[in-house]
Amino acid sequence: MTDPITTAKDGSVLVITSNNPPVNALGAAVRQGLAAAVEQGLADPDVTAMVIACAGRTFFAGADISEFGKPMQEPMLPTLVDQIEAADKPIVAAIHGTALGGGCEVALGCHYRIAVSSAKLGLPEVKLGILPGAGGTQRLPRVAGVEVALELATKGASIPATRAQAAGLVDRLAGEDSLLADAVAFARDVADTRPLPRASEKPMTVEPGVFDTFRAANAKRFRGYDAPAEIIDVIEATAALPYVEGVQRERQSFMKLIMGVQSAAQRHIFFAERKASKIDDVPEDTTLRPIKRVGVIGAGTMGGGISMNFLSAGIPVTIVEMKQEALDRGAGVMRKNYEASAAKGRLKPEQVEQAMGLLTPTLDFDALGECDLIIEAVYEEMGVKKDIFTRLDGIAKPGAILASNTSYLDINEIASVTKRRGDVVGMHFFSPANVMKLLEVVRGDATAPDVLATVMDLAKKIRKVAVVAGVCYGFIGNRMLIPRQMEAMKLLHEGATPAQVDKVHVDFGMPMGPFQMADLAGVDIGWHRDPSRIENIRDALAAENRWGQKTGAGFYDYDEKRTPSPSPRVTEIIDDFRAKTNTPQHEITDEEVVERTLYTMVNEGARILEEGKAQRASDIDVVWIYGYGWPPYRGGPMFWADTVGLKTIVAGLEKHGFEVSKLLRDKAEKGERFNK
Ligand code: 3H9
Repeated sequence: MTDPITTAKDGSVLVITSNNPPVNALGAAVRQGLAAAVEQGLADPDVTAMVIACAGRTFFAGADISEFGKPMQEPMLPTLVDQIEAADKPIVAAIHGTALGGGCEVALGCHYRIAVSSAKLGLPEVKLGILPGAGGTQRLPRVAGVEVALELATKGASIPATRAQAAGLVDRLAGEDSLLADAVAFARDVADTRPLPRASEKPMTVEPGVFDTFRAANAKRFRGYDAPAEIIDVIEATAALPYVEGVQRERQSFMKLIMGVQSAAQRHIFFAERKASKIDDVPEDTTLRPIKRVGVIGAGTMGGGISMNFLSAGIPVTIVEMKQEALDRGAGVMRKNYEASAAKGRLKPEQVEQAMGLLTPTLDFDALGECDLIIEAVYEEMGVKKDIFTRLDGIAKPGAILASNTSYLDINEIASVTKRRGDVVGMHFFSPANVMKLLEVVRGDATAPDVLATVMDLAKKIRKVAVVAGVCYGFIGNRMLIPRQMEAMKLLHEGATPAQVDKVHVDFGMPMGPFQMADLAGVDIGWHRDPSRIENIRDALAAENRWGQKTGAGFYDYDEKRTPSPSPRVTEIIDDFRAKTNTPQHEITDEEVVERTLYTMVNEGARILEEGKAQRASDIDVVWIYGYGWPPYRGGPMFWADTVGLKTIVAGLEKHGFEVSKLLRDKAEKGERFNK
């Protein structure tokens, strides 16, 4: 392996360059090289200042996450950053791309920081369930203030260089194409400055009440997570301490978090998300089909949301509806959504116009003939979908990708009506489609490899996390939802209340429980619409117009602000149903709720794997994290099952008489895990 660190003299300035693709992670070789290069600069009497820069697409994007959990090689990152800061010649960090985590900490150890304005800086460690462990909790609040430090370190978001400059984290902005030259000039300017500005020597200034205010303002967001609370505690506890003591406390907390299950889960998701984009039998260098214009059929909630993804990415969209009113309504909703984002400051007003300017609403189905990808987003009925695909087959240009947004139906059957089955694929977006990050890419038996590769690539462009699923009822996510919802309903029959079942799920970390979800989605979904036919509690609710939030009543009663409260009428309906069906009652414990609603999901996930409908267990985890709000700190259902222990899962399933998937049973017997 070639040495990732090189040095070169520009007059009296030593330029230290890291070249460790893809993201200049601070692995052992980089740390060793940097330490040696700084030594070299200090030892050389001709060197008066140094610049630390990175080649390739970015400044150091952090510690090398793949080294975590393995024995670490010297020098450790905190030691290296201290060494940089202690140097008695000025060191300038020259930042482009993303200076993240350990990368930002290296920059903070440097005496000066210069950045191109497109650069971003941040401390995303919290997203990996840890905290900045190379002095970040100590230097950032000293340099940029406690509030900025809390914001960056607990939320993991990065800030643009311009904002970083305003906060004092960046000293100078460089020309976009002249970073190195500007950094060297900066180094020359400050070569004689003494004393050198050292972040660790500054005091931390704390406004009274800042920590409690921050905790209270973010309580909901941080619920369930260990790392954000720990970060706030560390900064608060060390604010009045000297740096050396503060950094010791940082170290203790770092070690505690990194050994914990939450961090293991969140690191698992980091790599799982990236692995999900790879399809085992589709080479990475597959030639992609060009996608210059996208067609969307249906301007309802789904079609509109789907269109917005492409418009926001600068890809023109032709949207087709059957009636002018529906078309106008759809376009109106999209505009309103964009304007709402602009009002919140997330978009500039001109970006709203730019996006909407790329939209062509039309009643003319044939206009789809010029599209490279056409996504059907009409209602879930096989007959309707087949009609649409038959028509598409007649008008789409050769090589166009024909996608269905179906959430359950058989892509092979849909494809069978075309003479181009290889061009047909499922693109299952999640509602609201312009917000939710997941995209299930459903691979039909005949879907061509380049179609899959193109859709996976496009998913990245529209900032989705894509996971490949095979054809089966409900694919990965909705298929696993079925046993959960069924068991939740049975639990009601047998003695539980909606609030009890939902609470177990919310306490687990889900955004909502099965009944809250039913109320949000609509209790009437899939209902036969015959009020006299009451076969289950759901039918009974639907018959009384208790369709969920939209009618102000469902499994819960809702006030005008949509705040739920337990419903006496629902209790009566449930009691009535229990009596009529003579269902034996028993006391339902929270443990039983977990075993019957969550273990069953794991069981279904194992079947999906067994049948080859998901490529890997970690793909299933990604689906649940990004599509259904499974708490990232539990790593997804399959990772969570590993932490519970597969033997325990099997025993729990057997206790309630469930048929256990063969794969799950085999793994449990062999003492294996789903995720290595
Ligand atoms: C830390 O710094 C701890 C310290 O405070 C204390 C230590 C004591 N390490 O995302 P991409 C890989 S914790 C190892 O597709 P993009 C990634 O797996 C760290 N590998 O690119 C992928 O591999 P593959 C804090 C890493 O352009 C490839 O690089 N830092 C790391 O869409 C390309 O990645 C972070 O958490 C890493 N740190 O996005 C930043 N980073 O090709 C994490 C990436 O085999 N990284 N890889 O699948 C990111 O957020 C994004 O990668 C970044 C680029 C925005 C940089």
